[in-house]
Amino acid sequence: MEYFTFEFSLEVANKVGGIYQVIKSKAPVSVDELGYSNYVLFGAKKNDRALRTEVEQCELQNPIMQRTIEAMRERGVGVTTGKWLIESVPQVVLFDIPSVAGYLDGWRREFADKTKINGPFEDIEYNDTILYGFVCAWFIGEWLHQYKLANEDRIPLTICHFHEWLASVGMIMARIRKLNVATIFTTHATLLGRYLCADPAFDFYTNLHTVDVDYEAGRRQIYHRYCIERAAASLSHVFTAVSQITADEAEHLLKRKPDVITPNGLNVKRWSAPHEFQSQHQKSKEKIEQFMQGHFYGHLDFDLDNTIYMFTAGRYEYRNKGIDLFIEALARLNKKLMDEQSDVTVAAFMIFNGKTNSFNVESLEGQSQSKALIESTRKLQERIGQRIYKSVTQGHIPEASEIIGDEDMYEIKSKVYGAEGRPLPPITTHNLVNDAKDPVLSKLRECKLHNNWWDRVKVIFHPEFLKPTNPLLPMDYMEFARGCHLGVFPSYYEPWGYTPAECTVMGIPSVTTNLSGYGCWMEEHIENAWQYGTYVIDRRYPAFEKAAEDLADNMLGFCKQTRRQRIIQRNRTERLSDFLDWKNLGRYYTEARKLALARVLPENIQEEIELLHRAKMGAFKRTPSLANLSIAASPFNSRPASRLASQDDDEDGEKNNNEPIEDIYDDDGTLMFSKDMNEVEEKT
Ligand code: G6P
Ligand code: 1S3
Repeated sequence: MEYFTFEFSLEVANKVGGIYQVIKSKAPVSVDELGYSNYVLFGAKKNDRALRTEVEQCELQNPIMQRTIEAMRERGVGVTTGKWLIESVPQVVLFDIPSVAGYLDGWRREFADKTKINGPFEDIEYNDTILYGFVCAWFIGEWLHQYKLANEDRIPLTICHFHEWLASVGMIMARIRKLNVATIFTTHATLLGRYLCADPAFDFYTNLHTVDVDYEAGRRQIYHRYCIERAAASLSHVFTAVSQITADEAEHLLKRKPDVITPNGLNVKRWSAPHEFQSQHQKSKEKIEQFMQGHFYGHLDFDLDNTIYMFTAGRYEYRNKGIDLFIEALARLNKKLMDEQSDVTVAAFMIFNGKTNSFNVESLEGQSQSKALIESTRKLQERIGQRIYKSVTQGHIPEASEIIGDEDMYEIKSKVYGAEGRPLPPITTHNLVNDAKDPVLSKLRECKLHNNWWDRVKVIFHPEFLKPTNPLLPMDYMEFARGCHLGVFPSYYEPWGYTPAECTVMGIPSVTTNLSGYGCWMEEHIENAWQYGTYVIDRRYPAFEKAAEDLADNMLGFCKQTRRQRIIQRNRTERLSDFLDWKNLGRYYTEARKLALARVLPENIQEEIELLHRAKMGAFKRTPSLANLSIAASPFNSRPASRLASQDDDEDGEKNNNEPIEDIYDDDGTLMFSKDMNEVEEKT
């Protein structure tokens, strides 16, 4: 027996936010499990240029699916089919939304009649949601029709999986039209949760249980959108959330408890040499150091070899992503390091996509002066080398003045004088459209983080995503993160949080919070997570001030580690990669699909489905599970990971009874011995 899985999201072949990462990184395990021709991703076509870079156009492998597309094209729907150019090259169908714009009035009316949800005409996002949703429902209906035509009226077993409210109208319409498919709706964040958390006047986590959802959504003028999200959650056969924290939120805000938690994984890449990631860290760090030499040109009175690179990044949501807390904690860390007369310097980067005009002149100038200096020193070296060579070949020991001539000294002096009087290194690399009101700049100024010579914490706000063509910091995001020492993501609202997870698989320690899905997941499954490079800050109960102090203390503790300890911690951090791999976490999606089929199928077929799934779940067993990921000094505690993980334990006859970590610390708290250490010392 075979079944078909269709996944719907506006982030298919279209990079917007975290869902793109979910779908893209999950594709290899999905294709592997569901079969290439039976698995298709549905999105919206963005523009021709984006399309060319993301998709190779071709027909779908399944002839009935292709026939379905042709039937829609015959009725004027613009549809692109092809292969998404990512690992496993999954099949994609992208609808051209403007091609169905003529249907807008009719579809809006039909949606309002059937659901009583009616958004304002001027809400473009709402209109696009309706158009995309109706065209998806059209496809589903046409697919069932074409399949029946070709298969003597048999109905194909089909699962339609929708991500986020923006893609969910297709599901609502499929249910209203009683289309014979099993539906899943996954929430990656709730609309209302995101809005309420961003409001400093609203104490979200205290009031979650008593929120007057209709009133709050209405007050924020998102009632129509909220209603779509709530309808999608209620109508889906299976409702899933990316974390327990989002499941709790959904229960109160969307009034349905998710059936399955589907945590986000990553497509983990392994280096051929096990400790290669350590040398990659060093290489990337050297590039960051080059940037520092330019940015702090004339003010480089600190030791780059004794500098700790920290960073935060993500969607530019000042409060939700905890940027406010990060800056506050940096100010406190600055004071603590100064009080202790520490010789460590912290360089803290903030990478967000803000509204900018251009790079600022000081940043560009610093980089070009630094490059000019490198070039002059190279020439000086050459000249001096030639003089020494000549002198030695003539059997003559040269005087210093014969090696360094007057013209060389002039050049050296000109560089020194040229660097004098440079203004303080800028706290931002770009000119922001609204410099005076930008929340990051305002907070940096309020906290007096100005990159003065006495500051032990230097700050660099880079309000644009990184790319290798960037003239200041020519690196992509992952390469940059790899070169840093610590990622800091103290989010207040974070359904999952890919940024710390991405750090982990690169072996870079990170800070997250117990208000992020990822932070809670790690805390639940890993004892002493900090030893494995995940610091979870408590933001649920403590006031902002207390959380800032805790974060500052954690960062201070991190700064006190020796290089050797950092290397050991990176090794341990990287060992968690398999745990975050979709090859391990994909099982929760399988569970959701199984449940969806069970809810729509008659009992006699269910047994067959059960057998099919058992075979499919078997695929995940090949990869390290929570129970046996670590052989020695396992980081995993004895709590079952979930219903699924505990089932695994039963089947294997194994228990999650890992030994405590056998580490030995000296009186100063320095790690002297760990089971990992021999390995560490031998290989780094
Ligand atoms: C990696 C490299 C080492 C380097 C170290 C720097 O482990 O393999 O050669 O010394 O990184 O570590 P740090 O934490 O100081 O950046
Ligand atoms: C959401 O993206 P965000 O950064 O707006 O979805 C992501 C993928 O599930 C999730 O990791 C993140 O926490 C959510 O907030």
